[in-house]
Amino acid sequence: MRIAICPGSFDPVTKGHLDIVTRAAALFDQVIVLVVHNPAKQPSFTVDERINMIRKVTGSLQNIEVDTYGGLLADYAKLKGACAIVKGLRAVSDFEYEFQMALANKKFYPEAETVFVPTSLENMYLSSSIVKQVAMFGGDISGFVPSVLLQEIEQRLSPRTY
Ligand code: COD
Repeated sequence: MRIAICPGSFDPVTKGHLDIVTRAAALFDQVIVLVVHNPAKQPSFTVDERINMIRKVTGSLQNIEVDTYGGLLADYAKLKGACAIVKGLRAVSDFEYEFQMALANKKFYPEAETVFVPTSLENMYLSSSIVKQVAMFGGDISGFVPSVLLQEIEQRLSPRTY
């Protein structure tokens, strides 16, 4: 069985994430969407909330599993015997960071290849940070997040007074 991992912060889940996960599910036998910690980011949603969001939007995909891990991504990949780590690429700016990550992960677990999936044109500018910023200033995020998550995300990121 060819297992791939789609790791990320998913804070919150966006249409960009869902696109990459859906496309990964078409390429591999099993895809584990993994909520992992990015030390450079301060999350707004708990790990459980993020797991539930991913479950809600991937419910129709048979070969998706959702999990979380507190350690190195490469260690988790090894634990599961994964053959691939799937990452989305939006722009050249993503590439440098992701390329570094890919080499480091390969060093720790050479059996897995990092597979880069180019963003879909309509999601090119989309990130969790953009969603958070737009929502916090009262903007419309309905085009950015799966509709089933809209209310939950809007409620949590309601406009604040600065
Ligand atoms: N279009 C396409 N792809 C997208 C889009 C979009 N609009 N938005 C996001 N993506 C992709 C990202 O490129 C990424 O591949 C994935 O979706 C998840 O994105 P984020 O922003 O939710 O997640 P990140 O970038 O914060 O995830 C970083 C990790 C948490 C994976 C990383 O920090 C990690 O591996 N942490 C665990 C510790 C570890 O092993 N570190 C590596 C040491 S070498």
